Amino acid sequence: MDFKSKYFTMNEAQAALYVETELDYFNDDAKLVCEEIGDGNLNYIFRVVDEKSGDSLILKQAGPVARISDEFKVSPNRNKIESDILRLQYKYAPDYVPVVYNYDPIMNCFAMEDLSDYTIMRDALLDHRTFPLFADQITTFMVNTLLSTTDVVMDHKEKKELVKSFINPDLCEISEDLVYTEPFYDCPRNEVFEPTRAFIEEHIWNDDSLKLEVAKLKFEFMTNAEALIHGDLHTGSIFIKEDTLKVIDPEFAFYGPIGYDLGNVIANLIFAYVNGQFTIEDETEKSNYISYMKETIREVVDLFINKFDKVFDQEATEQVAKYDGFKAYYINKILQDSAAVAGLELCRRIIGLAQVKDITSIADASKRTKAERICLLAAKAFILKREQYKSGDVYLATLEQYQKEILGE
Ligand code: SR1
Ligand code: MG
Repeated sequence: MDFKSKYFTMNEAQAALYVETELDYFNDDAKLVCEEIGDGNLNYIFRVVDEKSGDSLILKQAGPVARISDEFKVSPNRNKIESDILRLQYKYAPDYVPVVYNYDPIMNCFAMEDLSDYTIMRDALLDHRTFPLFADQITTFMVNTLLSTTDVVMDHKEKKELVKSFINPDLCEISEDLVYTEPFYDCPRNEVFEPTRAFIEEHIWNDDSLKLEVAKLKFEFMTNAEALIHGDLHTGSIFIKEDTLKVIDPEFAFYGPIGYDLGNVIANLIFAYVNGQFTIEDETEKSNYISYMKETIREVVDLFINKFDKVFDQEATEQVAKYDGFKAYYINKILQDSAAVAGLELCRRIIGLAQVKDITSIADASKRTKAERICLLAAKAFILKREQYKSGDVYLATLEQYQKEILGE
């Protein structure tokens, strides 16, 4: 089989053969078995195991269209960006990024460390498992990968080279459409839960002041080349286990606003929180899980601010960034963007095409409607009053306010 001249999408047998003939990873006498394990929206993920030694790796191949819908024509060489950014993020946060072994520009695939002893964080949270170290680990990942690639820290010419290398038009277009545009009108591609439709019409689609703010935020996303961001940092992009985590799937990476990453983490923790509120029956289990989620939301925001502040002082190289007041201005802007993006992510995962199991798995329609309403009202506050969200407690106060309002407590 010729893997060297022409791209084609591989099946399991071909992926095993590819690993055997093209990669120098397993022993010569290896007996390879392969399973396609991908359940994401875009790519094919093959787990290849040597039955003799137990060694394994992951081979990730990009297809010519997205798995979620063939309406998205996404250039298969997008995983050059993904393997490049994984290598760069590994440099800045080695504990929290998988090792990449190779990248193949013909077959549009790359091999990386197998993380089968980890669980996708969204699935673990749907089982209401808790990870007390998460907030500390994810904030270290974000601060180290983001601040290091800004003009505050990085040499400006080096940064501009990275801006060029990480121009990512196809994947950015997906976010521009699915996050910033379609959820804010009655787009045919949306996946509205019918019992929530009238509420969405009233509170989202008919709110011109909200739509104007979303328009401003879309231009912020398209034009603010602040740092090399992950670009899709939800709980489905995090592999986790008790003592550590690995951030995966940075194929949406590009030079964009730092708040896009922090805002995505906050919103997806809020989804896990509302899932706990509306699905856990046992009162003690519920109370423990809800306390854990609240503490985690609070810590993610507060630790991010503290660590960003400290690393800024240690690492800033740009002369004018050291002027009195600049750091506070810079962090405040990031926090505003983060709140707004948290709001956008909450809206788009409820209204738009790409939904989250935290919400769709709430089987009771009345409970799901309530969960969606709480998220949408909080989302509006995060977007419209984004300058107020400067600590974890302010996020929690908003959540509690709308929870009371919707539950009539
Ligand atoms: C067409 S891709 C849909 C969504 O899946 C990815 O994980 C991103 O979140 C994207 O918006
Ligand atoms: Mg993904």
